[in-house]
Formats: sequence, C-alpha cells, structure tokens
Amino acid sequence: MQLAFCHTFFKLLNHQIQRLWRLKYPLLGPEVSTSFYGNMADVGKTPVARNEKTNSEFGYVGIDAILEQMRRKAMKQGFEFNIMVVGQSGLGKSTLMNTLFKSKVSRRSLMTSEEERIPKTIEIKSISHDIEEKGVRMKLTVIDTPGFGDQINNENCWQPIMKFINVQYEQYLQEEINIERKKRIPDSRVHCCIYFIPPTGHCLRPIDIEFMRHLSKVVNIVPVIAKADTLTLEERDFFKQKIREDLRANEIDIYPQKEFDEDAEDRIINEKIREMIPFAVVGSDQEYQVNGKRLLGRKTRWGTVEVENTAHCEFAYLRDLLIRTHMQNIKDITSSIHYEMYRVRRLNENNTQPNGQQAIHANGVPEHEVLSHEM
Ligand SMILES: Nc1nc2c(ncn2[C@@H]2O[C@H](COP(=O)(O)OP(=O)(O)O)[C@@H](O)[C@H]2O)c(=O)[nH]1
Ligand SMILES: [Mg+2]
Repeated sequence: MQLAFCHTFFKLLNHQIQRLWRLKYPLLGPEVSTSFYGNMADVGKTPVARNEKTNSEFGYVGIDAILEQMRRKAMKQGFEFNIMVVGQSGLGKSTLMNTLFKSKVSRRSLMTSEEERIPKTIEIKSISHDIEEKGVRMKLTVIDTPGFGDQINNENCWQPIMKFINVQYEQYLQEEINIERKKRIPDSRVHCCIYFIPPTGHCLRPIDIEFMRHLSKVVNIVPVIAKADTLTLEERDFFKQKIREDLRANEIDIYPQKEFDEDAEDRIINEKIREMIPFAVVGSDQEYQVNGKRLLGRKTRWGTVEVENTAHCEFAYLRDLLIRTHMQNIKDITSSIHYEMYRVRRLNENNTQPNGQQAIHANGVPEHEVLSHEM
C-alpha cells in the first residue's frame, strides 16, 4: 500500500517536472528527461518492467542546451559587419548597399557639378547603422571609396584602400596587445570588399586586375558586374566567363577562396558559387507594384527589372552569399586568415628590430607596413 502511494507520488512529481522543463526550454522538445525522478518512480519494479523510452532517456545530459545559451548570448551582444564598396562613380555602389539592406544605408551621389561630384583623391567614408530584424541586432558599417578610378591617371589608386584596411588591422592589434584589454575589442576590420566591374562586356581592365591582385591578399573580395540590366543574356554570360578566365590568368583569389574550404560539404557549396562569380547585379531602392506584389525594381518603358528575381539578375545570389549563408564565414576568414597574416608579420617585425623601434606613420602604422602587406 505504502509502496503504491510512493509510486503514484513520484510519477506525478516526474510529470510536473517534465512539464516545467518543457516550458523553460521549449526548443529542447519532448526528449528532455528528468531521469533521476524517472528512476525513483521505478522503485519496487524489476528492471525488466521498465519501458524502452525510459531507457533511452536515461543517458541524456543536456549538452545540446549550449546552443540555446550561445544563441541568447549572441542576441544580447549583437553582430558587427563591415562592408566596403569600390568602383568608379556612378556604377551603383550606394544603390546596391541600399538594396541589400532595404534601407537608406548609403548616401546616393548627388548629381551636382562634375567637379564637385568627383573628388580629386580617393576619400574613404565609413557610415555605421544599427539594423534590427527579428530581435537580432547588427551594427553594419558601409565603407565607401568615392573617387576610386575617377582620375585621369589611375595608377596605384589601390594604395589608399590597402592603407585603410591595414590601419584597421593595426588598430585591432593595438587593442589586442594592450595590457588592459577591452572586454570586447571594437571591430573595424573590413570583412568584405565588393568590387564593381563596369558592364563593358569585354574583359577586365588593367585597373580592375591591379586592384584585385593587390587587395585579394588582405581582404575578402567579391567582384560584381554593375548595372547588369545594360547587358543582354549572351553578353552577360560571355563577360562572366571572360572575367573568370582573367582572374585565373592573373592568379587572383577572390572570395570564397578554394584553399579555405573547410570540408567536402563546404567545397561542394563553394564550388557552385565560384562557377557563378562574378554576380551580375542590378540595384534599386524604388518599390513597384508588379502582379499585385510590391517589389524592388527598375521600371523601364518595356517592363520592370525585378531586382530579387533570379530570372532577371543575380542580386539574390549576392545577397544570400553576403548575408544569409556566408556572413559568419566571411568574418572568420577576415579574422583567422587576413588579420592573422598581418598580426604575425607585425609581431615578427617587432622582434627583429634591434632596439624594438620602428618608423611610425602619422596614422599609427609603421611606415614600411602601410603599403606592403602583400604576400
Ligand atoms: N541601369 C541601372 N542603373 C543603376 C543601377 N544601380 C544604380 N543605378 C543608377 O546609377 C546612378 C548612380 O548610382 P549610385 O548608387 O549613386 O552610384 P555610385 O556613385 O557608384 O554610388 C543612379 O542614377 C542610380 O539610379 C543598376 O543596377 N542599373
Ligand atoms: Mg555612391
């Protein structure tokens, strides 16, 4: 009698605890077991009498709950993503950034007088925005480089951009080696550089090759064909093919780099992306009504180019790569490959200096380092 009461009591207790546990961790599903009470409820029964389910729950520890803990921590901290756009004026850089993040994240160039519009030298401008979607916060920084390729002589116009990228690495390094380190180092390193190729339909120009050849060694480069609505389908396919050949011939390693594929699954996914790159994109921040739906597009006399429709252009592939599938990987490669290379070189240099002194540039970067972080 007493044994029967005990049995019923523990069974009820077990049921209540399971219910509370599921309320607290709904993601964990029904498999969560409170095996201690489960065992107690079996008091007085022979082991043979236990059912299969109780047996399978017995070994559950709860290690998978770490995922939920990580998710919450990441939600609390938020994310940082720094994206740079490079290409001549008028190729649609600002428009594409607005298209990607569906808001006015980048200022469109105002069509003022030619002289005012084109800066005499390359300016580098960063604008940060706090974006929130479904409770996930992201600090997005768009780094614009107006003036790139706009001069009569564009020789070495990649240099100020290389310098800017190195300055960000240097700032991060200085924070890292400080005795009193911040709990979280602000990350201004450029995670990704979108390089805009003008839609000429021919081949890469010397300036494109020179820029990507130098910069692909220090940053993740994602080339795109700008204003792809100006090319026919045949022209687009031919141009893409030609660009891939030019990149190969000049040994330019763009993102996602073959040598950094982590496993076979990665390789299969990235191989498909590599076969499609450069994405032929169209940008727009104007919405139009098409078949009863509101879409981002470019309205012309003969129809509307739907920016997110893959039958019209490859913008959606670029968006998926940058935001939906590879954002974390882009940040990881920046940190574990590009920044790491910079860090190792800088620390080695420090060690080889007889008196530990170096020529320091006005912006805090050693003079010879400003332009020479190329392997
Ligand atoms: N045809 C076409 N025009 C575009 C595209 N993207 C932007 N534009 C237009 O090109 C002009 C320059 O765009 P903007 O984004 O300011 O170029 P940026 O100087 O590279 O930043 C604007 O009139 C845009 O509306 C595109 O994909 N196709
Ligand atoms: Mg612009």
